Amino acid sequence: MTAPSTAQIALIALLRQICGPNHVLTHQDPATDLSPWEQDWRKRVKGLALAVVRPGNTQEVAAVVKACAATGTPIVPQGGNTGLVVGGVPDGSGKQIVLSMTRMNAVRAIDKDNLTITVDAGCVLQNLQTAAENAGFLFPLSLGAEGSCTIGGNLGTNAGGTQVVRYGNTRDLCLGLEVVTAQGDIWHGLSGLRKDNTGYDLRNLMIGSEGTLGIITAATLKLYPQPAAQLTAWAAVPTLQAAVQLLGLAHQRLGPGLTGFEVMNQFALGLVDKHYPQLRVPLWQATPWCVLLENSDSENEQHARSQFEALLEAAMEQACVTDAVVAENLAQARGLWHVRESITLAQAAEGLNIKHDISIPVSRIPAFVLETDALLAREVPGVRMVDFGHLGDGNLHYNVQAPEGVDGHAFLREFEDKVNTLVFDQVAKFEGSISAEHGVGELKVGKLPLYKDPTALAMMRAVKKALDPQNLMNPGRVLG
Ligand code: FAD
Ligand code: 2HG
Ligand code: ZN
Repeated sequence: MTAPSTAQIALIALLRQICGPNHVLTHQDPATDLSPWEQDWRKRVKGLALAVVRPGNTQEVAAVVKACAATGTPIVPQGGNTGLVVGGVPDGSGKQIVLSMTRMNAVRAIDKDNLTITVDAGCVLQNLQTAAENAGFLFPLSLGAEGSCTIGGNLGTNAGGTQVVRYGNTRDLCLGLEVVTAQGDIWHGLSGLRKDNTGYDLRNLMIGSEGTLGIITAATLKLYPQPAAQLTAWAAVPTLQAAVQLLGLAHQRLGPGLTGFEVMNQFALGLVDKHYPQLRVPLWQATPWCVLLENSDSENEQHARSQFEALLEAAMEQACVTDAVVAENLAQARGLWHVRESITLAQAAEGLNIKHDISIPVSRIPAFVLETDALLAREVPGVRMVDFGHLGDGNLHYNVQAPEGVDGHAFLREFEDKVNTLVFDQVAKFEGSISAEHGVGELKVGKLPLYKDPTALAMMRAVKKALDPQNLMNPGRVLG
């Protein structure tokens, strides 16, 4: 590690004046470990930060950005650091600062009549859900990392999660943003308006930009009424095609009550069973696929239950479900969701892996999986497929685990690019997207130009150049 230059030392002193001495951490501070901010969640990359800067309010963020702009210092915004595509950690140069947003975690306001909540960007998603619930509302964004991810990171990646089939992605839940631009100016866009046609949609430009266009410091988000009842079912299905058939039936019979539709293959559930033996994984041993369904009802639990029972009966008559359980109570429902949400951790416990967060039109997913599984088995014998995801949204986590007994590092070194090319070529053939909900980050930056429409890419580059001409906002991510 090289010692900081005189200019860098002066910058760090200025950042300490702005944020307070305790909120700028460097490798030169005795007994300070920066690895929680430098290491990505999947342990794919360990960067080296010039400093970790933890501003306490929007004015401090603006002042930090101005100081960095004046010295040409790149900034990597970071929330909970749960991103899966290496987007929120610094590179290895030692020249970038990590702008950690977690001190900015306040709920600023709730407007019950307007059905909106305004929060700081560093607010942890679970705390935001709880604040909404305490006010008698639902904030429906829900994902496995909700205990540590932040709403700023959710907006930065346009996260999806398990309720998209009913409520949409993070983008669909956001009405207004406050943003610090690459020049250090503050855009006061915290509007709670549901209609505003006054020009370009800057809010939606920022959402999903993964910190490459500016820093989101706060957001105004939609609230929904809490459902009167929420029921969860777990069904064994014989094929992915049967799961798609069940999805069609669920749409028909539950209408807007269908709030979750997740699919999981046997190997994925087997990993949960292996690494979390204390969890009870239902039905998995006797079926290649399981489906987790959620019915949120605006009337009452009895109504939701009879709807579910009728749906599952019809599905069994049509042979698209072979067995099913409906959770008897909230604890059982939570248990089923916990199994589903444990797949990512179980896969990590099994070893390094190659993730593909892809979307394909729902109708074509079964053919995609059949064909791509066969190609992979031919090209990389022994690979183990961890297939699961948000089938209701056409979003599959088509993840590839090294063959049994093969070291993950060695497998990635030899096969990662080959496997990615094979899978992404298939995604293109089936008219899908190579990133459904996790973003591009650094991991997919080399692949984007191969699969994204060239005109769209040129427009993205023009936007980046116009808003961040010095290329200081999370450089090397999304656009390389
Ligand atoms: P970080 O990881 O800190 O950052 C992610 C990106 O956003 C980076 O590019 C960063 O620079 C940028 N960013 C962060 N904060 C800001 C800000 N304030 N302004 C501008 N840019 C910012 N994703 C899904 O979509 N659906 C899932 O179901 C899902 N499940 C997950 C389950 C697990 C167990 C894990 C570990 C991750 C999961 N993720 C999922 C991935 C991840 O994208 C989300 O956890 C979340 O959106 C990231 O939020 P974060 O605060 O951790 O962001
Ligand atoms: C999920 O749906 C997340 O659980 C993580 O998006 C997916 O681990 C993955 O590949
Ligand atoms: Zn997901």
